[in-house]
Amino acid sequence: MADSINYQLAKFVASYGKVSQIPESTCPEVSFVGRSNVGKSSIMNKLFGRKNLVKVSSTPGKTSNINFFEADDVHFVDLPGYGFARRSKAERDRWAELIGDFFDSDRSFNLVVSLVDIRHDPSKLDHDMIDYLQGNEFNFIVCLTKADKLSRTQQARQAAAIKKQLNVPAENVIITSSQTGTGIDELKRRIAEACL
Ligand SMILES: Nc1nc2c(ncn2[C@@H]2O[C@H](COP(=O)(O)OP(=O)(O)OP(=O)(O)O)[C@@H](O)[C@H]2O)c(=O)[nH]1
Ligand SMILES: [Mg+2]
Repeated sequence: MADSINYQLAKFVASYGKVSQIPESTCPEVSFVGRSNVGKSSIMNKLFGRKNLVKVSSTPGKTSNINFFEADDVHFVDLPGYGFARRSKAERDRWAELIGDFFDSDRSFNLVVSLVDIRHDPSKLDHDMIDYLQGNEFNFIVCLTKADKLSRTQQARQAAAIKKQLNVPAENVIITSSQTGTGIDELKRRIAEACL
């Protein structure tokens, strides 16, 4: 680990269905949260420069465990998504317990990357998640995803509206696209800043 993280060394570590199964933190950790289908797995693959190290699926709600990846002595945590409409109450309860336990646990929360689709106003669950991170003083940034689906003008307009709605500092919001790579260098810079 020097002044930047070598993402080419990324590998899968393990998958956990319960927070109590996760070993203690042994290195800096970056976790990814957001609505189901928002692009968590895709942005991680983009960081790693890999097509499908983190499973991406066209069926939302696929990631139901907490999945750990590692690159250059930094852990990257893919958390299950929220807000998938066709989920049962039992599945929603399981999500809430898993995420609640995870952020309640005593870990190295160097950076939380909270993803929000740039095309839509943040949902109630996005607000709840970001209010929670803000209220509990987590070091977090918001990545607005799928920017390639909007024009530059629309991106700027949506970014301004979302920043205002979420009430987060402007410098904590990054416009990203896993398709074109927009914002990925900036995200890497923030990760390095938080972890090295
Ligand atoms: N155009 C575009 N599509 C994207 C982008 N990021 C993700 N997608 C697509 O959005 C869908 C969901 O992406 P995932 O990365 O699997 O989303 P996720 O947040 O991991 O979803 P869950 O694991 O179900 O919570 C896939 O079809 C991706 O190809 C992006 O930047 N641009
Ligand atoms: Mg996923």
